Amino acid sequence: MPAANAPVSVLGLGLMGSALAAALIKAGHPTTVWNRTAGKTGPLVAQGASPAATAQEAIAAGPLVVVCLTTNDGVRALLAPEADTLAGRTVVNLTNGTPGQARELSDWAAAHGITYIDGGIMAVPQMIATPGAYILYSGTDEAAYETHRPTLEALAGTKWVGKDPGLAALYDLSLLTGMYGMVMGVVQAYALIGSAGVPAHEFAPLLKDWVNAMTDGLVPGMAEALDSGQHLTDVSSLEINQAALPNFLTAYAQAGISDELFAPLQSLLDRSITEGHAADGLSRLATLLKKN
Ligand code: FVH
Repeated sequence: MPAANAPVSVLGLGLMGSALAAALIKAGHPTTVWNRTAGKTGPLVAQGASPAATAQEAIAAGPLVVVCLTTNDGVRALLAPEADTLAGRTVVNLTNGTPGQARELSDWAAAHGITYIDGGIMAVPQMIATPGAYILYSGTDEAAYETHRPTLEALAGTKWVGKDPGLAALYDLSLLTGMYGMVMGVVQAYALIGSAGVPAHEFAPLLKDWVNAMTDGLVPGMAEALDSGQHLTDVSSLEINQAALPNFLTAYAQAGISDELFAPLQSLLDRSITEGHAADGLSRLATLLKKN
C-alpha cells in the first residue's frame, strides 16, 4: 500500500509531465524523472527530483511509472524495449490517445506481466494539483488503481471510469469534443463580430454570459431527451434551425469570414428534416450522427 512517501517515476517532462512531477515532489513523493531531451530535468531536480540517465533507470526506481508523452506511438516505442524492467510494476499512461490505443497498450502490458492504467487529464498544466483539476482512469486491474490512488491524488482529483482500459480515453475525448465544439463557436463569433470592427473585449461579456446560459440548460436537457428518447421540443425545432442556418452562412460570406467550421451543419440539419425529425429538438442530431 503506497504511503505518502511512495516513490514514483515520471517519463516525459513536457509541459504536462513537468507539472505532474512537480506536484508529486511537492506532495513528498520521492520522484525519479526522465526525459528524452535531458535538459528538461533541471528545474525538477532543483525541486528535489532524482534524474535518471535512461528510461530504464527511471522505471527501475519504483513500483509506479507515470508516462506523459506527445502520442501513444511514442509511448509504445519507449516502453516496448523496457518490458522486462516494467514487469511487476504499474504504468499509468496519461498521454492523450484513442480508446483503441489504450486497449492495445493494456493487452501488450498484460502479456508482459505489467499492470496498465490509462488516464485522461482534464486540466491544463497550470491546473495540476489545484481543486478544479481531475484525471479519468480506467484499466483491467481496479485493485492496482486503488493501491496507487493515494499517490495519484497528488496530481489532481481522481475519477475511475471502468475496467475497459479504453474508457478513460473515451471519456476524455468526449469531454474534449464538447470543449472543442464550444471553443470553435467562440472563435467563429469573435471572427464575425470583429468583421464590423467591434473589439473582442467589448463583445466578450455578452458572449460569455450567452454561452454559459445556453450550456447550463442545454447539457442536462439534452441528456434527458437522449436517455428518454423523447426529442420533441417546444424550445427550438430542427425545422427552425434548418431555416436559420443559411442566414449564418450568408452573413459569414458577406463579412468575408470562412464558413468552413459551420457549413457542415447544413447537411446534417437537411438530413434531419428529410428523415422526418422537423419537430424534434437539437438532441435528435446526436442520434443522427451514429453510423450504421
Ligand atoms: N498541455 C496541455 O494542456 C494538455 C492537457 C491535457 C493532456 N495533454 C496531453 O498530455 C501529453 C503531453 O502534453 P505536453 O503538454 O506535456 O506536451 P509537450 O510539452 O509537447 O511535451 C511532450 C513530451 O513528450 C516527449 N516525447 C515525445 N515523443 C517522444 C518519444 N518518441 N520518446 C520519448 N519522449 C517523447 C517530449 O520529449 P522531448 O521532446 O522533450 O525530448 C516531451 O517530454 C499529450 O498527450 C497531450 O495531448 C496536455
